[in-house]
Amino acid sequence: MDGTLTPSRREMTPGFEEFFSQWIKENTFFLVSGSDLEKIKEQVPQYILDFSEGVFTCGGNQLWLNSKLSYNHEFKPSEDLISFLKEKMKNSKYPLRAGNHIEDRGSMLNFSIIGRDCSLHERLDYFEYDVKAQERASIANEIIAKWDNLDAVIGGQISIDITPKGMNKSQVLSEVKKFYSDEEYIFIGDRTMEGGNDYPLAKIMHETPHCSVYQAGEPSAEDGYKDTQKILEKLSDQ
Ligand code: M1P
Repeated sequence: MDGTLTPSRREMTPGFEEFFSQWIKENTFFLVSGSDLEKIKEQVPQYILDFSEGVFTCGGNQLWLNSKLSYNHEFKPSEDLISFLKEKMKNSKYPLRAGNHIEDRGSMLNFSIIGRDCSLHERLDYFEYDVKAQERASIANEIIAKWDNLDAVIGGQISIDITPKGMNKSQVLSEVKKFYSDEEYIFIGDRTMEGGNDYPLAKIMHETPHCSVYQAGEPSAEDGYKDTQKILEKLSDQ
């Protein structure tokens, strides 16, 4: 947790943790997330992170090996991008502003209208609103149209990830191949479809031999882990 009494994001469920804590002992894996390490730690127990070969954060722009930063692709957002986002915050019809709206992660800018300091309940309310209003998709499209050197994607429930163009999860495959050059590679994500933040990696894997991609549930679904478990169980049976 980040020091608050109300967690703003869900932790791994005990049932999935029980399954996954066994799976990690028999398989080689990396974790890939749009989030930074601090947020991943709120959701994934440290011993699971320690079991992984490495943790790619900020959409593949950072790699953590044994809890040490191995690389960081720096991104310095421009003043006009920040002004644009502030303007969006001012004009959004969504009524709540919880605080921490523009988060500079060094290699990615994360933007949220409701703000990262919202409670879990407020987060789910905004997610429900956004599914209907498509507010984040519209802001992301505006950013891509306005800046041809930037990418903007939806990774989770309340925010948008902004990076330099092409600096997305597709970087992960070549990085993993530096450690394991001749293997079968499997990727499971919840946004592998076009427009999703997993799509760049899914696409490059679809085009590469010995790679498979699996979509786990609906994007950011609360029970997406159940699909992940089913996929991993099926793969173990093969
Ligand atoms: O890992 C997926 C996403 O998780 C968070 O998204 P949200 O807070 O919107 O649910 C963010 O850390 C985001 O950067 C990340 O892509």
